Amino acid sequence: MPKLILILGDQLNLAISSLQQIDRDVDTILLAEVWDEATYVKHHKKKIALIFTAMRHFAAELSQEGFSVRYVKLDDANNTQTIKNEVGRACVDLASTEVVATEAAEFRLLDDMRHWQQDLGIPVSILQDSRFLATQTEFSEWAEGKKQLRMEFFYREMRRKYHILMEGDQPIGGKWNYDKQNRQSLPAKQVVPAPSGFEPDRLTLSVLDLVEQFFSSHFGDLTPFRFAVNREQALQVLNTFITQRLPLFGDYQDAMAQDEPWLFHSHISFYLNCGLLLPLETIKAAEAAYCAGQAPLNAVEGFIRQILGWREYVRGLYWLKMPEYKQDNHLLAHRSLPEFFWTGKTKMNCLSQCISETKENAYAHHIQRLMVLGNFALLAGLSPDEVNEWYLIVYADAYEWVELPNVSGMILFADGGVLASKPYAASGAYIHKMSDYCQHCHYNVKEKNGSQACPFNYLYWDFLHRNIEKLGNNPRLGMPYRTLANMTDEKHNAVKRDAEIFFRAIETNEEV
Ligand code: FAD
Ligand code: DLZ
Ligand code: SF4
Repeated sequence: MPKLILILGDQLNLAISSLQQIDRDVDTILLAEVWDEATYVKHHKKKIALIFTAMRHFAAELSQEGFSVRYVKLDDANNTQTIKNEVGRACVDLASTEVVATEAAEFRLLDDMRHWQQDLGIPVSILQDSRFLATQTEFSEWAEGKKQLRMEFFYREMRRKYHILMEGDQPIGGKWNYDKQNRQSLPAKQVVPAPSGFEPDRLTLSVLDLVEQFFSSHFGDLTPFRFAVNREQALQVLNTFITQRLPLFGDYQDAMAQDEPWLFHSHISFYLNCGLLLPLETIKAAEAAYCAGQAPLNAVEGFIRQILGWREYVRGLYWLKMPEYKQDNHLLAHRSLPEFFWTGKTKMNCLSQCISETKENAYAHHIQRLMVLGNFALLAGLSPDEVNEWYLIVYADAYEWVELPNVSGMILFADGGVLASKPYAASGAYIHKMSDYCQHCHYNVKEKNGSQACPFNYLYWDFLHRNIEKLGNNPRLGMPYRTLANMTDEKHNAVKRDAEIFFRAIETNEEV
């Protein structure tokens, strides 16, 4: 009885659960490039190119391994342009009697998949996603009955479960978390290693042509395109990170620097999220570097926490809270995204840098996403729907399961504190401390009010004032709210006036 094994564009790994069910002699694997997936938001051109070329390379590898593969290209004449209809068409053509798929990572598509059996009139088995380290059941059991779902405690459970950086039942070094050591800014003389990059091969060049032809109206620069496109190259990115960047990952994890988009980060989220790398192998590689004395504990623990902790935690939270999570807007933020989010044309140098780099690379590191772009979105009261859509569009590692909790939970506090115990709001002083952006800015970070003042400074106080009813009792905001309470009327009025002028300017698309 021939089965059809579906592999989606973010499931590109030989260990994927659907592939474990294959009978090589009779079954066929389906991979399909479809308009529906490429345009449910107008993804960055580099993201579409990455997924399509990684799909084509993976299909070629499967064929070499002796599997029977049906690959549908975007411009194939009979392509129906949806995953469901491509599954249906393949089943008819191949006389398949059953479909086997690994669950889609996004709610939207998994919800659709659950109707395929009925819609297509063929049995459809949906298997658990083997690319993650905590199952949804494990996460819900951990969350059950807890008032607060703090990542730190989930992370400790995961360390115990996988016995990572442990001595018996205690963390190596005696502490679970070395975050306090991981907050240095980048010294001017610090040399940053060049990021890994690969020349596009023939397959990739044909995809770049296709993306140029069909998606030219999408955001972002398509070239230069230097992403890894297969497992071998993705492993090279990981190994180069472990030897060249990991030792300083911790020290400069929160640093930002002018014209330095990559710093000491790993740049592996693209590959983890489409299956070219698996989380446990990246964690084990970092742990091995620590055991061999090649990287310090603060760096290794910090890196592992991102993957074993944050990545698994946000995915667990996503499935626990969807679909309602997407509607959350606790702070009732409704302002539209300013035009400069698409162009980078703003006199605020930190935003201009982060947006221009995003446009060029489909990448920004965590602190840029959180403390510059996210902080601005929070302080300016931008609408969660629009901010979520922007983040889902612009990054090559963006999938809703990871993007939504980071945006609605971590930056916008739209979930009312499920993910974070307080909003990550900060004035220009934070950006000044962690970067050299302010040295190159039209505005003055030391000025608090007036036309030359850094907008983050007055927007910060205006944000706290606007949201006093919702946030005023938050114990972690006690200090700033006490400062606010002691402000003179004159200062209050200056903050209000500057914020109003600023908001009017962005609403009328004046350059700010
Ligand atoms: P590193 O800094 O080297 O970290 C290592 C790995 O840890 C990453 O590759 C990633 O897999 C994981 N990780 C780190 N932080 C997080 C986090 N907060 N949540 C989940 N995983 C994490 N990450 C995505 O993969 N896709 C997204 O769409 C995405 N959107 C984000 C939106 C906002 C507003 C914020 C604040 C963060 C977002 N992140 C997202 C998390 C993080 O910024 C990226 O994972 C990271 O910048 C990727 O670069 P890197 O591989 O060099 O990461
Ligand atoms: C992101 C993406 C894109 C751009 N295109 C495709 C595609 O054409 N075919 C496909 O199977 N998958 C694609 N993907 C990945 C899916 O969007 C992803 O599987 C879902 O968002 C679930 O995570
Ligand atoms: Fe950003 Fe303000 Fe610094 Fe300019 S002065 S770079 S707007 S923080």
